[in-house]
This record gives sequence, structure tokens and C-alpha cells, in this order.
Amino acid sequence: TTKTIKSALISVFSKEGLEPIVRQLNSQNVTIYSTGGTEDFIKNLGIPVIPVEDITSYPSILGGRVKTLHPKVFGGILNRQDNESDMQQMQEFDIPQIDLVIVDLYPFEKTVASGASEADIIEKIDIGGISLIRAAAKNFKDTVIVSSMDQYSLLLDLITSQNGGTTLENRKLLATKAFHVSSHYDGAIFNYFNTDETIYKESIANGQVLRYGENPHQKGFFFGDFDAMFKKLHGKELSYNNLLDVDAAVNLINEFKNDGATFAILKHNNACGLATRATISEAYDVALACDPTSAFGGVLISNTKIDIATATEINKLFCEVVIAPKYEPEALKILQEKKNRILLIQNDVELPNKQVRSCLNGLLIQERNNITDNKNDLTTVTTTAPSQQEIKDLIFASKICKNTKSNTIVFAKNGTLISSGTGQTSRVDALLQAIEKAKNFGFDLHGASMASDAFFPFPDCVEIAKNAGISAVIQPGGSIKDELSINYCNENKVAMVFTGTRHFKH
Ligand code: 93A
Repeated sequence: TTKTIKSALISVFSKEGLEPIVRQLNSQNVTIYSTGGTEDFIKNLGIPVIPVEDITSYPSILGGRVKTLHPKVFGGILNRQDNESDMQQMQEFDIPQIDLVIVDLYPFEKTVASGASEADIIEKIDIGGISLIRAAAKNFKDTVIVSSMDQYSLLLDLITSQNGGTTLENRKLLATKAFHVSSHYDGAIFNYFNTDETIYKESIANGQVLRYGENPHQKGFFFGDFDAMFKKLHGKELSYNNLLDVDAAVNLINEFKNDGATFAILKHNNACGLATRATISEAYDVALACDPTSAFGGVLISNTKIDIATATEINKLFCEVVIAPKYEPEALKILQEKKNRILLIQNDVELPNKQVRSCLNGLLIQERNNITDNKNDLTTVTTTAPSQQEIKDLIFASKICKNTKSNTIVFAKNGTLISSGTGQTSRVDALLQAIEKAKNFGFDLHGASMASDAFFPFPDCVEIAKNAGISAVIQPGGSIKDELSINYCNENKVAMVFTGTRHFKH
């Protein structure tokens, strides 16, 4: 698959950095074809060069708009050397082989940035150059494409160290870079034309126009394949905020896929109720009791089939969306009496491993947080060890904590979310909020377990928690002041375990 370059077509807007390349190519007896300005530049270096017009037998026309756009040029680039009929046609039409293409496109973005007139900007939409790049990249099996000045040093390395040869791997890498260049270039042209974003109002592949964004004065769109994950059984279109809640709900319930019947109620992407019980209707009742105030207008999700008893109870609550993997036919009929949206989550739906969000003038991309704390990951760091039930509750609390906005503190007991502090700017505030909420809804925190998404920088959290009744704590550990929290727990017979895994969610 190593191929020696014998001929090159060079057409560059900026001639900067080109000299060492043409000198090296010339020293390796490469035949060089070129367009007007580039040809002059090479000729002036005293290096032999063949004008592209000699290939096409056509002059550059329309003020340079058409100079390389010709079957003899594109035939030279796109022919498949392992294809007999291609090879025959090369002979028949007297097409020269072109092994290497070097292009530096018209500077479209720079021209826009300079405040040039529309006519000048339009003239800087490169047609021939972009076609050369795409053609050579498509035929990377036989052709080398250098689509930007940044790649000159790579090309020089290849042709000097490999004696003018390139491997298939080299050519495929350059093709990848080429499509990066061409897609960026077309993206810039699109953005120039789409200044008022009218195109978004129409249709972009797969884009779904939402009624509005987070608020009625904001436009909103969803890009994705909703139907691959859910079947909508009832209700009106999902809103922007519904979709965010559904996303949070699915991620949360995913933590409990191997557990007993679990029901969760979410508001503003955080759980305000969650319980695991012997039956789903019991789990629902307990989840609702956690914070019936927040549950109003919430998003409901179950990891188990929804039965008639549960549906009857759900119908007493105003909620936005109900999600479950199955519904008893009668239960579904009951739920359909109300206006809420009902979603059937597809079995074995895979949550994507990539998470994307906008940031400044670009994107942030990260892997999903795939770690769910389990028994084997816990290190007891205190003289008091957690009981078997506490270990269960600690893991349970930690799974909720991981899916709650930072900073967060979660209280749990006997497979029940008692309360949480969510999205606070200090961990102490999150803790105080959780205590206050538990009190308001009549919970006794005695013997309850506490989870924290990140370590305690000071011992104040364990102290406040202990005074509120907490007897076991799960946290990642790793603060330089861990020892102070551990000492406090030892003196007060609180059990504490470290997981080693931080679960920030911003
Ligand atoms: O106007 S074009 O789109 N028409 C063409 O056929 C064509 N072929 C190459 N522009 C075309 N090019 C571009 O010309 C190249 O991408 C490069 O930017 C420039 C090099 O022109 P010259 O060699 O005359 O300086």
C-alpha cells in the first residue's frame, strides 16, 4: 500500500511555505501541474511546472471561476488504480495520473471578517479548490491530499523520510483532515448566509422544532432520535423542559435497573421522591410522601410495570410526564384520562456514552459518568462500621446523589429518599436544606444515612449531620482535612465510608 508520488497538482491561494515543498518534489522528479498564480510562483523559483491548461486544453475562464473544474483534472484524481475499466478510460481519454493534490482555499472567513462587500465575499467561495480536496480525499486509496498549510510539515516529513512514498494509513489520515477542512469551510459559508438563523425555523435533518425553549421567549430545538428510546402513548408534545426532565429521569432510574420495584419523581431535573419497595404502588406512595409539594407538576418514572393501583394513585396528582417500561392495559386507560404525557421506555435502551453541551463559542463533550458505587468499592474509614441496612442505604443515597445537581447532600433510610439539598453553592447549605426539608415533611433523621457528591473540606458537615441524627455517611474522601471529619465520626460513633469516586453534576 506504500505509493510513490510521481505527479502533483498544486493550487494554493497563499504561496507561503510552498517553496520547500516544491523543491523537495522537484528533487524527487515529481511532475508538477499548477494553476495561474501558483504556476507563476513555481516558475519563478526556476522549477519546471506544467500549466493545468495543458491538461484541459481549456483556458481559465469566467475570471478564474472555472480553472481546474474539468474531467481531465478530476479523472486524474478520482481514478481507481485497481479498476481495469478506470485504467482503460484513462488511456482512452488521455488523462494524466495525479498522485498528490495540494490546495490552499480562497480565504472565505478572512474576507468576511475584513468587512468586504457581499460581491467580494461571494467571489471568495472556493469551488474548484474544495472539489479538488473532496475528490482527492475520497480517493485516498490512491491519492494524497494536502488541504491546508498546516499539513505542509507533515507532507515534507512523509516525502523525505519515506522516499516520496505514503502509506494507506498516511493517506487516510490526510483524507480525514481534508474533510475536516471542507466541512469547516462549508460551515463558515453556511453561517454567513444564515445570519438570521432562518434555516433553523425550517428543517435541519433530524431537528425537531419545539414550541419554545426554556422560556416562551426563547426558540428551542431538539436534535436526536426520541423514538429510538421512547414510544409516546398519550399526551401533547414534549417541551424543552420536559425533555431535560425525561433525560434526568432516565439516567436516574438506570441506577436502579437491577433493584426491586423503584419509583422516582423529579422536578427541575432532581429527584424529589424515590423509593424501592416490594410493589410499585407502594414505591409510588412512599416516593410521593417524600415531598408532595415538589411532586406537583413533576416527571414520574418507574423501573417496573405500572399496575392499576399505581395508575389510580398517579391520577390524583397533576404531573407532566409518566415514564415506565410497561403498563397494564387497564392502568394505561386510567392514565390516559388525564392530559399528562405517557412514555413507554424501550426495553434495553442504551444511554449514549457521550454528553454534549454548549460552552462559550463551542462545545463541551464528556463521557457519561458510568460509575455506580457498589458495596465492593467502599472503604470504612471509621472505628464504627455501617450495619448491613446502612450499607444498602448508603449505596441507595449515593445513586441518587450522583444524579442530583451539585453541591448536593442526600438523606436516605430503608430504601427511601428522605430529603436532599440540591444545587447549592456550599456543601453546608445543601446539608442544611436537606435537614430543613426532612423536618418540614415530618421525617425523623435518626439512623438515616447521608451521601455527599464530593468530599467534605471541613468537619462541619459531619458535625451538623450527626446532630440532626445521621448515623452513616458515604462520600468520596480525598480532602486534606479528611482526618478531622474521621476523628469527629470516631468520637461520636458515626460510621463513614469512602468511595474514591466524586460525582459532581453541574
Ligand atoms: O474560482 S474557483 O473556485 N475555480 C476553480 O476551478 C479553481 N481551482 C482552484 N477557484 C479555484 N481554485 C483555487 O484557486 C484554489 O483553491 C486556490 O485557492 C486558488 C489558486 O489560484 P492561483 O494558483 O491562480 O493563485
